[in-house]
Amino acid sequence: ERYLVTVGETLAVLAAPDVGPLVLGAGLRLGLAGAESNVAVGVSRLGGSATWIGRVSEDQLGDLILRELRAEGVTTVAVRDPAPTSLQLRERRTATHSRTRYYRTHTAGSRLSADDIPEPLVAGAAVLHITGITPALGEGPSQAITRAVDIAVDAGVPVSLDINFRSLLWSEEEAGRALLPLLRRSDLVFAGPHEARLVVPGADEPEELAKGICDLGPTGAVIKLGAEGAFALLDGQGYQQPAVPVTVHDSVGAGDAFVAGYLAELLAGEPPEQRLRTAVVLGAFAVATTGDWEGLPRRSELELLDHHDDVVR
Ligand code: KDG
Repeated sequence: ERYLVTVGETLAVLAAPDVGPLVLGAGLRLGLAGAESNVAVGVSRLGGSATWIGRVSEDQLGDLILRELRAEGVTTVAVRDPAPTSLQLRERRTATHSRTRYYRTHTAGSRLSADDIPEPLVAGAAVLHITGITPALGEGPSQAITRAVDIAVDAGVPVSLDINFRSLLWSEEEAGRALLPLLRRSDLVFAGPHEARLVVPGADEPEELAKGICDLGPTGAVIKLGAEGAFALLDGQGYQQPAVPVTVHDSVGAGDAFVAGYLAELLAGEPPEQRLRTAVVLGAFAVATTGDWEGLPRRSELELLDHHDDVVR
């Protein structure tokens, strides 16, 4: 069976449902996040096979992470660790401005190491998907990603990299330096324009950014443009993909949803146009619903956003 394998950290999220500063007694909704597991869930919901590798705490939140991922049909390969689960606090400071904070040092996920990567599982995959978040978590996670890429490259497994720059974890300079060697060994790279400039300084337009990335080694570069859709350069050919217009509800997770849509169609053997189309549809579902991955569609729902009536009946 053709499967996607991904490596990363899944966190517990404490999200304020109400707008305004945190106050005593305010509600916080418990959720789960993590760019790589978001992608795995998105692929699985579309009928693809996805395996997630990570370190998971022995605490109750670690149990919850495994239970949810498995309920979503994701195969989990988890080393259990006595350190606690990482947290992400999400505060809706105003209706339009959210603030987030990580509590993710000395936690289970951040103790991932190269020895946690099972060679046959990565070598047997149809694609390895990694993000620029994991190498930012520390020496161990960074080595785990390098190990996964070493195995994939040796086995001829294509590597997909989403740059996913997180300014709360490291500086732009550190990220550029650390991600460049990974990018050179990747086949397919996803990035927003700002993220692409970390590795292709001086370029500006999506076309130039994609070309700059492909000049570094990858055969594919997909520039995610949010409400503008995406521009992709795949095997030398350019593709413009408009977005699906939706009302923005919660934009976090849109990039991961986009990647999940693209990779699910890649696994299914679909051509670039179909991959990009499903990518923007998943991105639209992510922004039009609450949470990173909870609102992602099943395959039977992909056409839902084409309906112009609010209620399908
Ligand atoms: O892409 C959404 C992620 O930012 C979120 O799920 C949490 O993985 C996460 C991170 O490290 O920011």
